[in-house]
Amino acid sequence: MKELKHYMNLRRQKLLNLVKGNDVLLILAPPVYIRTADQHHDFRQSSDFLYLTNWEKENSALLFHEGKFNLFIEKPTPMRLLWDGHVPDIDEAKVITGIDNVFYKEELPSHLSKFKNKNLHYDFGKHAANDKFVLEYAWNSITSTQNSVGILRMIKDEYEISMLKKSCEISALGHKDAWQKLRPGMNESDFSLEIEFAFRKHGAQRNAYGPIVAGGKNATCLHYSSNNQKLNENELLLVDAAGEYNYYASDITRTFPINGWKSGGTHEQQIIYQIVLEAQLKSIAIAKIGMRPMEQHKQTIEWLKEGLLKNGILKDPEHIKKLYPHGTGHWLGLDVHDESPREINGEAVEYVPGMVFTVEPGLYFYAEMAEIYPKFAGIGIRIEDDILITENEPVVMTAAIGK
Ligand SMILES: [Mn+2]
Repeated sequence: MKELKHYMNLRRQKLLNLVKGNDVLLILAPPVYIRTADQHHDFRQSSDFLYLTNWEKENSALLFHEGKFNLFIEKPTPMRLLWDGHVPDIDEAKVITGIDNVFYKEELPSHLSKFKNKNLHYDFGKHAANDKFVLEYAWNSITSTQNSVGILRMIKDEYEISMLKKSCEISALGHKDAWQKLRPGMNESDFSLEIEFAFRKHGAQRNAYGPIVAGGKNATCLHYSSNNQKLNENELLLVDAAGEYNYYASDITRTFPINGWKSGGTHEQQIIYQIVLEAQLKSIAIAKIGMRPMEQHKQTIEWLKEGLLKNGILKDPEHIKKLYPHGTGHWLGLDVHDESPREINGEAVEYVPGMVFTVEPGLYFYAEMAEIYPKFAGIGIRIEDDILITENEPVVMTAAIGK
């Protein structure tokens, strides 16, 4: 593997074919959000920005026009240096990013006001303050960066694959450590602390997303985030959590009985677990060159349905839509839900080597379904791994945590 700069250069070259002619691409760092008084929420650079520059700093912008990249950064003032420490200047920014045209951010408006009726590629709708700034200029149209940077980010280069493998590995090891510490009577928050500590210990810099630590029926809430209830014997624990490594995400879900499969796990929990596991294994096995994510999803729904029918559980085939109310997977990369398209020019994207995504079927017997299936009331099971498409078999990058 070569240095990151080598790959960033290639990415920037490839962008020439996706941001054509007179079009303009503008990537703004997210605003720094105030939490209270002089305290701020944690800043994380936009992934598109990182992908093209490796520039981590706030108050910055990347402008691409007619084959030229221009980077705009914050001026290091004595005040800033006093309170926040080192802020790289223009010369340092050139070295970090490999971009020769670097300016201080005060100069960005004069660059933008030169453009009249151009097509702009910009990630609209994320940050109101940035949108407002962008709309002060006269654009002909605004297109999502999903159709340019997003298309590039869909196929990972050698550097990204090595980062993603590492991210998946440390998250899987973190799961392994934390699950060994699980005891009935613990609180969801105790487990959350254990697993977050384990991710960091193995090398993650932060969480890839807010952890879901859901005991018992909390697991039937798809994005449960309270993580503050007691973990009871004879219930299941669903944990959807992973760390971020050098800005690369991973995404893992495991569901196990709180007192382990050997001693715990009711008959009903075991049946549903096996159905989800079988569907997940089959779904991973068909993730090969040429497969379309939507086709994979449809087949996964069928396998879950078949499993429920085979065990005499499903009372109405239509119920599968409610028992499995989410997609089978999503792109994974710098973001946990990487914003690459699923369709390009109306054509569904097919898997090719270098694509990375999750496979995460589940079954959830929440209140409405629990009334129809009382024996399974409160069971929520999801199993999620991260997959790399290769020339041969799909690679499960999160295999270090069993299932
Ligand atoms: Mn996921």
